[in-house]
Amino acid sequence: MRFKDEEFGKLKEMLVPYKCALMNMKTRLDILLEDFNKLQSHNPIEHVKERMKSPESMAEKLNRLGHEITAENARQHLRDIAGLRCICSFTKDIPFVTDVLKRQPDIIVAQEKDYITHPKPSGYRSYHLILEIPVHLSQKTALMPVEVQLRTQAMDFWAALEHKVRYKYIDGVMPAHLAHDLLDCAEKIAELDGRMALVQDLVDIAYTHTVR
Ligand code: 0O2
Repeated sequence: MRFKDEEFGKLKEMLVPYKCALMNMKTRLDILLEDFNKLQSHNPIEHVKERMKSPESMAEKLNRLGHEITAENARQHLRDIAGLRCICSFTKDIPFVTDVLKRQPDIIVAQEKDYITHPKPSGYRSYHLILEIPVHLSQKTALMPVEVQLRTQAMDFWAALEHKVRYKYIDGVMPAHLAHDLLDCAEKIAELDGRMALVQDLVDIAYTHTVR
């Protein structure tokens, strides 16, 4: 599954504002990370990873959605061409960072999906946002979509392993025992995230009393 040569040329040109939007959003998250370092004893952002969706992955998704593999269809139907992962320390940091991002006045929230309250059947947990951000080009200002996935380090660890396992199997269908094991790991990880947050809360309380 791939873009034909002519469409690939159009796609390369079309991707420029997406790359700029990704740089812009990454900078905003890096600024927040720096600012939290200064303001708070606990930084809710661990680190930020960025990626542009590969043409192969775009072609596969367009095909899966039943669209012809063209640059125009990628623009119209794919909202995750530019993507960021914001890795947070604790689950409660995720709504906090989400709110700070959503309050930026030139950002438009186009979509929100809460796979933490409602995990996917695979066990996948993350908070997904499609944010539209202005990109000031030489001739025009374009409002570009960027997908931001927010998750804890534990959720990220699980998602990376599950992704690696899934891609080893044709059409991503893994044997039932592996899917079951991964689902079990996802539930244990969610429990662990909860317990770690409790420890952090206790440390915060002890620290507050010591300082006072
Ligand atoms: P990549 O490499 O990140 O681009 P879709 O599932 O794509 O048909 P939708 O609505 O576009 O549907 O997106 P959704 O389900 O909200 O989020 C899709 C992205 O979330 C995926 O991107 C993954 O990054 C991540 N994701 C969703 N479900 C799972 C899962 O069960 N396991 C793992 N490991 N990741 C998941 P892409 O396009 O698959 O890949």
